[in-house]
Amino acid sequence: TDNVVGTRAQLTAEAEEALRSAPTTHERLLAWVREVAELTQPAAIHWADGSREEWDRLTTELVDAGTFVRLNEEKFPNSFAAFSDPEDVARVEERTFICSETREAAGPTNNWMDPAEMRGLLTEKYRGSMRGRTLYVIPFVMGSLDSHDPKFGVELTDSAYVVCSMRIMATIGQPVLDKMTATDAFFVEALHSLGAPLEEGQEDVAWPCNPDKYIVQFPEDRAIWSFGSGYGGNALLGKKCYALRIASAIAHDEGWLAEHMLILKVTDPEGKVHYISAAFPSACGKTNFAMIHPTVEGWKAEMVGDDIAWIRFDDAGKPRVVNPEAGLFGVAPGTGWSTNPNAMHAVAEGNTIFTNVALTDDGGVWWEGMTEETPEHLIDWKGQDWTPDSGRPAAHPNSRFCTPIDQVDILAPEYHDPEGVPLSAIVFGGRRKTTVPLVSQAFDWEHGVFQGGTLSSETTAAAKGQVGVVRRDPMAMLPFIGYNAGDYLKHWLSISERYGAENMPGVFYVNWFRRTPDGGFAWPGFGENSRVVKWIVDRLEGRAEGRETAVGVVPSPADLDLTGLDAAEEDIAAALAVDPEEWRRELPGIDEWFEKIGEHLPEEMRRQRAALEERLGS
Ligand code: SAT
Ligand code: MN
Repeated sequence: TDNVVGTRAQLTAEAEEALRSAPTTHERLLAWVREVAELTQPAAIHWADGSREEWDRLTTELVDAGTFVRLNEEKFPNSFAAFSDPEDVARVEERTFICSETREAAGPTNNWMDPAEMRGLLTEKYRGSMRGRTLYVIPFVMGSLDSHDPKFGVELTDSAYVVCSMRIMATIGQPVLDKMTATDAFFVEALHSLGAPLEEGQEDVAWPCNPDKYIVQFPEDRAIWSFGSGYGGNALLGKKCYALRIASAIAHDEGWLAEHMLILKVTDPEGKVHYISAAFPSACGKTNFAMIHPTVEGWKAEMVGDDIAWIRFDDAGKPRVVNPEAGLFGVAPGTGWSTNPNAMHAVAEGNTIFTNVALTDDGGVWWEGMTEETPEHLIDWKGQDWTPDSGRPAAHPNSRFCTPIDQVDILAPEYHDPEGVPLSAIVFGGRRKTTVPLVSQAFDWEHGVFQGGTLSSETTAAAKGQVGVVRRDPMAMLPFIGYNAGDYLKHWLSISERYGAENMPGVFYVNWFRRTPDGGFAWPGFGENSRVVKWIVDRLEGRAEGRETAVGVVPSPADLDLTGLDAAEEDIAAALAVDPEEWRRELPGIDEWFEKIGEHLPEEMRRQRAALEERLGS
């Protein structure tokens, strides 16, 4: 396709040789790798096999390049700390585009540009962008390679940090490529370049990137083009770009749901198991909730996933959910030995990449909230000396640990089931200081879609921009819906028509973050959230009470198991309160949101909004 590449440039002898001796005969893949190499002009091409030898070689190279610091082998075996460019620390939503054929298909919540125009613009940016670097070919699969319908992708990147991180976050390498080749499988093209070519004799920097960033999805082509950033969801393209944005478009066409949800396995004292998935915006405690340590007697929790859930429906119309990822990319600050010991154990096992945390003097890592005591001295995420009175955080608020999921002690064995686990309930949650009660149960599926579709949350450090502003974040998917947000809500509503209302999971809405008048948290959170989980499961089992309020069924304090809870009665009451006055003040925000969605907003959402207003009275 000469119109994309323009003038063809010669490959280096090394790159030619890597193509000649490629470990695959997949024609489309070979043609695409050649096309990208001719455009980006890498010095070499490397086919990632996913082996431990490859990891050892790349991590050593990254240490030599100054990108990685090898951590104390005794404390954190086979683990590394990376420090990004201070301008490349989070997802860049204003630089993220859904380039569907029409602007309307991308909808009012996504940035859009004509796909041909975008391809033209980015082709010029990619031209020569890998000069002096290696082009890595990473075959990967989201979900199990043994699934009946494995979802393949291939990421082409000039970042070894990305290769190492993708090895943790997904199943990558030769076994994936072999299956793709044998079945001549379709794969999602995921092109990534740091946009930092190295000219002859030019010295490299520890974190190459480009200030001009583009995170682009082409939903109809199922393709991803990312340019300029080396961090997280901008660069590990299997994660948000594929498993949410592209997968949501695939799911829309195929009749399932690709969602920003953790998956929790809960076992009640009688041994009955429920699987619950929960949607929260980035950096609202999904990883901590996924690894909850229940404080309520006799209840057990295990983790299936911490960020992404693919919900499909079996022949009987019953929902089954898989976690398509193989690792955790968790927010470090606030994750500690007292708040999330399961995560701490997982990272302490090693094989972990930390990014933008602080370094301790004995070759370990630290971040705010990791330990009760603050170290006397650290090297902060910007490489500066740090002491407790430095007056700035030691770790970046969006610093992360990237760790293999099978190092989580409480990983449910069913995580490995290629077809997933049955889904009992969906929980939506946001970060709200006011208004939204600790938990409510939706009256039915449609009301649940309304709750999720009008979900609101204060913004966090997971994306660039102002922190603490309330915004509507439908199903916690605002930055991740790969098409029109109105059509997305329509799709959610259609699921019940398609598979039967009786098959729909229960829907609940939680808020761990409500404040009391004196500004403190009304609810203690963390392990105590298991009391809410217990109420949810008991509701599903028909053995818990609740009162019908305007916003759903809400427990009274007496309906919650509060045995042994160290919290003031008035705080619990404040956490559970439904104040019609406060909720009436929500309505203009909902109206504004509906106006923003515009023409594609399903009529049912307006009906739900009217019904809410009526229940609120005046
Ligand atoms: O950077 S990521 O998009 O992978 C993490 C997040 O924002 O949830
Ligand atoms: Mn996330």
